[in-house]
Amino acid sequence: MSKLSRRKLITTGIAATAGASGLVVAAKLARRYGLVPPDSGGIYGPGETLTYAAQRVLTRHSLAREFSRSQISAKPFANEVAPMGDEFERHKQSAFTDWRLSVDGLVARPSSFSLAELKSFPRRRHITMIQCEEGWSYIAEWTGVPLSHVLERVGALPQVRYVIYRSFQPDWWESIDMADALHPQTLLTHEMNGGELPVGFGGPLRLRVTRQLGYKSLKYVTQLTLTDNIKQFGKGLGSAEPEGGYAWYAGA
Ligand SMILES: Nc1nc2c(c(=O)[nH]1)N[C@H]1C(S)=C(S)[C@@H](COP(=O)(O)O)O[C@H]1N2
Ligand SMILES: [Mo]
Repeated sequence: MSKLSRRKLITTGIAATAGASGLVVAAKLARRYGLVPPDSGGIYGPGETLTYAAQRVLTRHSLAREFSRSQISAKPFANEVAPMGDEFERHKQSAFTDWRLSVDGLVARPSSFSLAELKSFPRRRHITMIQCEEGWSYIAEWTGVPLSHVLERVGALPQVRYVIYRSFQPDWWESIDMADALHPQTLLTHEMNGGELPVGFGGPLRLRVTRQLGYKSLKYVTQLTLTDNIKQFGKGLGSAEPEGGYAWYAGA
């Protein structure tokens, strides 16, 4: 079967089963194509599976909307974060010269990068909107190294299915699938609106994931782990958010 007709078949299949008899059949189809999100259990599970599978089949390569410079929000809203503690203060005082991003898991070359190294890598920028699940949003310009570049540099192995990313704040961790990890707008961001990325907005390093809600854009990123088995991390739901009742896949 050609790639296109196969895709059409999956799309129509998932869409057609979404109705009446729906969710169970859709879930079966999603399983066959490996489109089951880590938090597919529980009451909302079948719905999560349907959302994720349909999004992945229909919009795998789509870009989040980009805005013009004149649309950048004059007063972007930095969400409150828990106090960062002494160790972070020391990092801040030394202008984050000792900040490292470590990369481990299914990689040919486990690595650790300083901010200066990350800044020396190719950069991309985009002006996009970030939206919180609580209802507010803002538009800003984000500059950073594409995550795909870092994954290539460390030699991501072909069986990798998820990239787990961790924050300096131990309670905050997230993961994305390869469609988002390799997506051209997914940046390890170190600049915002043309200046250093402020601490309030996740500086020195934030992973911007443009096609999902704000909580997937983790602040203070310190570690990437590449895996083919997301179930072995935390409670097996893919990130901290579903442990608190939010969706792992948070398409915006
Ligand atoms: N490490 C860390 N990352 C985080 C958060 C946080 O508290 N700590 N909040 C998340 C949530 S819920 C949202 S909506 C966005 C808020 O981004 P902003 O502060 O730039 O508005 O950051 C996300 N990333
Ligand atoms: Mo949020």
